[in-house]
Amino acid sequence: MVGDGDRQELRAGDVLATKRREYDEDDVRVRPGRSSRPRTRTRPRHADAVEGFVIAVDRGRYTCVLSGAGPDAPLVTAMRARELGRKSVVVGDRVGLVGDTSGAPGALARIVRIAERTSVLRRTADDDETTAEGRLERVVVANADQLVIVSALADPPPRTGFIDRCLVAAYDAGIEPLLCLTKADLAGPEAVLGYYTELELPYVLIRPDSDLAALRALLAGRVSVMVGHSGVGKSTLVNRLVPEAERAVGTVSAIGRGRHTSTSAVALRLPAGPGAGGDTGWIVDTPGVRSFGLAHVSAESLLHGFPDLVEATVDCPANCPHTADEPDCALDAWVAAGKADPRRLASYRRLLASRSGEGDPREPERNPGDPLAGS
Ligand SMILES: Nc1nc2c(ncn2[C@@H]2O[C@H](COP(=O)(O)OP(=O)(O)O)[C@@H](O)[C@H]2O)c(=O)[nH]1
Ligand SMILES: [Mg+2]
Repeated sequence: MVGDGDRQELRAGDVLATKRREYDEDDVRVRPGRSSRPRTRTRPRHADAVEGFVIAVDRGRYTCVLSGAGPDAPLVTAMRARELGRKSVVVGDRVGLVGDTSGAPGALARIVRIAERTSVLRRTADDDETTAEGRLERVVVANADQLVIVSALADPPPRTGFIDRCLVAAYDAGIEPLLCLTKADLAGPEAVLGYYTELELPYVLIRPDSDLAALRALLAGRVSVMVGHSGVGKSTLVNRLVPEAERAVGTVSAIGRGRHTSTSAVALRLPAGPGAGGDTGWIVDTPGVRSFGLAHVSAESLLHGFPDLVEATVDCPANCPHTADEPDCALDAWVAAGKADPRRLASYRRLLASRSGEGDPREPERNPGDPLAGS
């Protein structure tokens, strides 16, 4: 599909996958059924609770939609019930609500239960230390099915180190990644796609005039989280997907300091369209999230973002740290033998180093081969 000769035939908006190895059972990721009700271990009280989905969190107030409610149903504002203890509630959580769930002005419901999460995305530790919620809770979004990694092809130039970090976070969380390459009118995708040749990575190309049908089809019926650096065109894209969202374009969101609302994730309901069934899907915008934290991810799990390297490690000594100063690490020989791109190994080791606190966590996650112009 993406043979070297037909790159120029890529049509903006088409969904494609970077080429590489064969599928095996490990590639199959089973998504939990969307219809299954939240499971709770015991349900001694609140048998009358109704199910809701948390779409926004702001200063102790949770905006929820009731399960099955259409786009015109009123939103329910809720607070956490004391009995939840220290458990946090985040965007994407499926919760049990009691009290006034009418959504009438001034009505306040109570969240009494949080359903077991199918996935959890955490932000980096330095993203929001200014609020109590930020310091305590690093989970940004629960129950996401898909991570949409937005990268511009130019202005700002793509940073594969950032994309790699997002891929690791996605694979670690059991969330499917989708690479969304914007500003395809300004530059071609060849360099970025070349870097990911060995991965089975789905991607879409976006330009101002592109038809979004292929992207909409991938978003339909799922909870997708959008992440990307400032200026890559996230707000522009969200406004095209969800015109009512009216996200501010061209404004740099206050990043992580001071204004809690500007850093909160918010879930936006995708509009119904041809082919969209009952659940049209949700897109979660994460304006202040710089990147996803990997401190909790082991060196072995980090490799999940590098399926092109993982095979080599069977020849590593036990407990190999996979670092450059480990003489017996098999990754060096693997790359030397031409079995993987040396830039991929370098990127993996940069992520390893960033986890152990070496290097500046604010490094713009640029890999040596990335274009340097423009930022
Ligand atoms: N040439 C071009 N410019 C774009 C495209 N998408 C967005 N932009 C511009 O890029 C700038 C940043 O866009 P914005 O949506 O605010 O990015 P965000 O910071 O990721 O939300 C704005 O000036 C947009 O008009 C695109 O596909 N092509
Ligand atoms: Mg924006």
